[in-house]
Amino acid sequence: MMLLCSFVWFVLTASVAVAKTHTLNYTASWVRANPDGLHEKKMIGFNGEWPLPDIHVEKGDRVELYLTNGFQDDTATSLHFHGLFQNTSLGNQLQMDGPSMVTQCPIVPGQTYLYNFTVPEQVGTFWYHAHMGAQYGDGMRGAFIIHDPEEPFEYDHERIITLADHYHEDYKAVTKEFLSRYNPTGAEPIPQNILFNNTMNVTLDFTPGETYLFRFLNTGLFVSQYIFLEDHEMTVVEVDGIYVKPNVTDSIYLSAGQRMSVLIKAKNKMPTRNYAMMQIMDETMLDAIPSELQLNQTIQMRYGHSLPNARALNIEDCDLDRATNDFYLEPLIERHLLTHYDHQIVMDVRMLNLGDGVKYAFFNNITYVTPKVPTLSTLLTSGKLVTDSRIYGDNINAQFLNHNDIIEVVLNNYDSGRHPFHLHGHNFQIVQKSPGFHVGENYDESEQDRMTVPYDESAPLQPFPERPMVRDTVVLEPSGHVVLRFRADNPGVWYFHCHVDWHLQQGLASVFIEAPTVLQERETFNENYLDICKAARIPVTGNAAGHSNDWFDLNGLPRQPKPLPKGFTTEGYLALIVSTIIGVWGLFSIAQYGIGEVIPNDEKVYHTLREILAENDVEVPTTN
Ligand SMILES: [Cu+2]
Repeated sequence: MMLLCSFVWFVLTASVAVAKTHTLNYTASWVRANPDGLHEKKMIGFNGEWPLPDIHVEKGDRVELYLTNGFQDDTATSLHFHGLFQNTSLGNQLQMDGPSMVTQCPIVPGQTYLYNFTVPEQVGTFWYHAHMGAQYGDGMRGAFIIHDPEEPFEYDHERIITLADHYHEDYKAVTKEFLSRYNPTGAEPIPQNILFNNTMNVTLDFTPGETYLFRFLNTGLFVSQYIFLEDHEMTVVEVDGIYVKPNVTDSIYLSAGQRMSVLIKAKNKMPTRNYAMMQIMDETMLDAIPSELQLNQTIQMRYGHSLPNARALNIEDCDLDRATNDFYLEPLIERHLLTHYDHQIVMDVRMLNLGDGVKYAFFNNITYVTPKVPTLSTLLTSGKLVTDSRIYGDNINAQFLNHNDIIEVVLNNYDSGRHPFHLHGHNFQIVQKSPGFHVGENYDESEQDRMTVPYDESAPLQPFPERPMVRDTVVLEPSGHVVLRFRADNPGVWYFHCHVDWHLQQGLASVFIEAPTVLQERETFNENYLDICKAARIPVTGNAAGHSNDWFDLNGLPRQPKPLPKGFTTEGYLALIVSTIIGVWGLFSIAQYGIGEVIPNDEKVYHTLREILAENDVEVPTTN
C-alpha cells in the first residue's frame, strides 16, 4: 500500500511538473496583404506570412523565441510580451521585456535576438507585439495564451478574437504625418477600418446548447472598441490575466492593450435565424469622423447555413453605457486592498505644442525622448552611480521605486481624450477611477484646467474597494483621474506608457526604475544583448547620452524641443498651419483633421510664428 501510494504521488507530481519548452523561429519582414479587402498594403509577417500565429503555452512552460530581423530596408524591431511580469528574481529576465531603448537595443536587419523566459506564475490572455515605433499597427502582433490546467470555469470551445484598427498607409508614413507641425492639434490618425481577427465580415458558428470561451484582445494602435451581443449574454471570467467573479453583461469595452475573456452560452434550441455580434469603435476618441468611415461591423453568430443572417443593429439601441465597468469587477482570488502607500507618484497628463509646432504629450512637464543608450544598459554599467537620477537623463521621466514599497500612481487627465495606461513588469490595483468629465463638449483648450477633476486625496470620489480590480492596462477617462497601487516587488526598468500608440509616439511615457541596486545583482547582459547593440552601433555602457568617461557629462543628450514662448497658443499655431496647409496640401487635409473651423490668415500671428519656427530651426515652406 505504501509503495502504491508513493508511486501514485510520483506520477502526479511528474504530470504537474513537466514544463515544455516552446522553440519558435520567426523572421520578421514585409509581406503583401489585404486585411480589409479594400486595399492591398505591406504588413509585417513572420516567416513570410501574415497574420502572425497565436502562441499557446501552459503555465510554467519555457519560451525560446528567436526573432530575426528580415526587413530588407532599414526597419529595426523588437518584441514585447504584454502583461508578462518577466519576474527578474529568475535572473536575466528584464532583457526579455522588449521595449526598444528601454530594456534592449533595437534589432537591426540581419540580427537575431532570443527572447527566452518562463511563465511560472501567470495564466490567461496576453499578447505579443513589436515595441518599436508604431510598428505593431502594421500587424506585428498576436495572442499569447497561457493555459491553466485548473481553469475555474467550463466550456466546450475556445475562440481567440483579436480586435484592431487598421490603416491603409504603413506606420512610418502615418507617424510622419501625425507628428508634424501640419497637425498642430495632435489629431490622431483616423483608421480606415476596424479588423476582427485581422479581417472583416467574419461568421462564427454556434451549436445550440454549447458554451464558448471567447478571449477578446484589443491589439489595435488607437481606438477602444465595444463588443455587443444581440440577445445573448456574456459572462466575464478573466480580465488581463486575472480571473474575476462572473459578471454578466451584453456589452464589453476594450481599450488598446486590454483583454477580456467571456463565456457565451449558445441558445438551447435551434433558433430560426442567426444573431449579430456588433464590433463598435469608440467614436468619441476620433477628432473627426469622415463620412466614408464605417464605425462598426456586424459579425454573424451563425446557427445554421440556411437560416437568415442577422441584420446590423442600430448602435443607438445597443446601450453601450451598460458595458462592464472594470472598476466594479472583483478578482476571483481575493487580494485585499493595499490600504496605504509608501511612495506616491502624481502625474498630470497634458498635450501641448512645443516650439517646433508639433503637439507633444507630457507627464508633468516632460515628454519622453529616447536616450542614446537603453536605460537598462545605463543602469547595469553605472556601478555605484546606479541610484543617481542624473545619469538617466532628464527626458525619460524616470521614477525611482524602493524595493517592496507600496507605490501609488495618481494620473490626472488634463486632456479631453481617453488614455489607456499600461505598466510593464507588474499589474496594479485600481483603487480610484473617476468617470470622464465634459465628455464630447466643445471648449477652448485654455479652459482645460477648469474642466479637469484631479484626484483629491482628502475627498476621494468613490469608497476604496475592499477587493479592488487588478489589471495591467487601465483607461484614464477624459478630464478625470485614476489611482493605482502595487508593490514594488519586481526590481527592473519598467516602461509605463499610454497604449494609444500615437500618444506614446508623442512622448506619453515614463520609466519606473525599481530597486536598481537589487537589479544589478540579478541581471547581467547575455552575449546576444551586447551583439545586437553593437550591430545597431549603440554603446553598451554609459549614461543616457552615451558617455562613460564622465558619467555626468550629458552633452549630446536628445532633448525635447524648446517650449512655445509665453502667450502663444495652439490657436495661434492653427492660424499659421492652416494657412500653410492650404498652400501646400489644399483644403482636403484640413477637412481630414477636423480643423477647418479655424479662420486662417491672421497676418500678424502668422508672421510672428514663422519667426519662432525659424528660431527653432524649423523649415517653413512658403505659401501661395
Ligand atoms: Cu493616450
